[in-house]
Amino acid sequence: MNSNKKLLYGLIFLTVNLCASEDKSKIGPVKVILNDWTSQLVQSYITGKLLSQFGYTVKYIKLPTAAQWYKISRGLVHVQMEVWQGTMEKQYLHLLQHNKIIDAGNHEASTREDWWYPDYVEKLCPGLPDWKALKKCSHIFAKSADSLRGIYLGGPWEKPDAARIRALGLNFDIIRAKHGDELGDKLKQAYEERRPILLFNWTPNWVEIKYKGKFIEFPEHHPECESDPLWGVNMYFTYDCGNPKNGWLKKIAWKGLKAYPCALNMIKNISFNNTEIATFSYWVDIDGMRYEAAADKWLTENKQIWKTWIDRSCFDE
Ligand code: TMO
Repeated sequence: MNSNKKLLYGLIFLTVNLCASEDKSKIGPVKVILNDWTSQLVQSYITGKLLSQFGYTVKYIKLPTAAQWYKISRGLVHVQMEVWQGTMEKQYLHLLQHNKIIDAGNHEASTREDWWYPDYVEKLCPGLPDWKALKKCSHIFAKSADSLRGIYLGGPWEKPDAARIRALGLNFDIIRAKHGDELGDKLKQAYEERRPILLFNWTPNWVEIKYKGKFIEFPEHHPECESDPLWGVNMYFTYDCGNPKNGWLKKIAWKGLKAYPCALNMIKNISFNNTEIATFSYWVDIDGMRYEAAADKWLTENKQIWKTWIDRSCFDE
């Protein structure tokens, strides 16, 4: 064993022992939420695998985001590694203001989730990425040549797209993918035929590694856009704006996790940047790796990073 390895195993051994003084019987296994998009799944496994190394029993619980809020506030699930500002800020703020969850800090990554198109669409719709261009060329996104009504392909996550279409007077219908993977499949088909497509996308994501494209520039997001009809270009309706542009990406935890400082501190310390998230999503969605295998690969290749997440206070007592 080289000395680095010795140190590492020493640290893990020490950690396991000191964390053993936490009363794990109180919560039993640490329950890590698995949602339905790739980066969340990979980093949930990364987190779970590190927790296992600490000596925790880890249970993975599959949940759509809509079902997780109540459960994490009641301790039925414990760890959520990716709360996206663009899609989940409201629920997060509600729970935080009612003191129902722990804010376990932000990832380094800056995020955006919004309507997106591949670059070749720009020639067919002059004025993009400005949203007003969509007023003149909804027909290029239509299902049939005789229709003027464009199709927007949304994800299976709650978004106020219908409210935005109404507030901005857009001639679009929404079709929702049943699973996140469907967005990638539809994008690939359209891209190969250079067919116009307008769909939900986000960053960081593997898409930015494989395809060139842009987000629609809707009127800049503002909290009042969602609550005050008078705000923005339409004085009668809310949601006449886009999603946040430099959004945060957060981790949250059940309050009971305070009884497990080693686990909670590590979760607080975990931070991924845009490149890391886009890259391990690419390993799965393009290279075809399984979520857990991608987590193993990341852990094997990045010991220097995850070692820094293991809080010294876990060893020093
Ligand atoms: C929450 N998501 C990254 C799928 O938009």
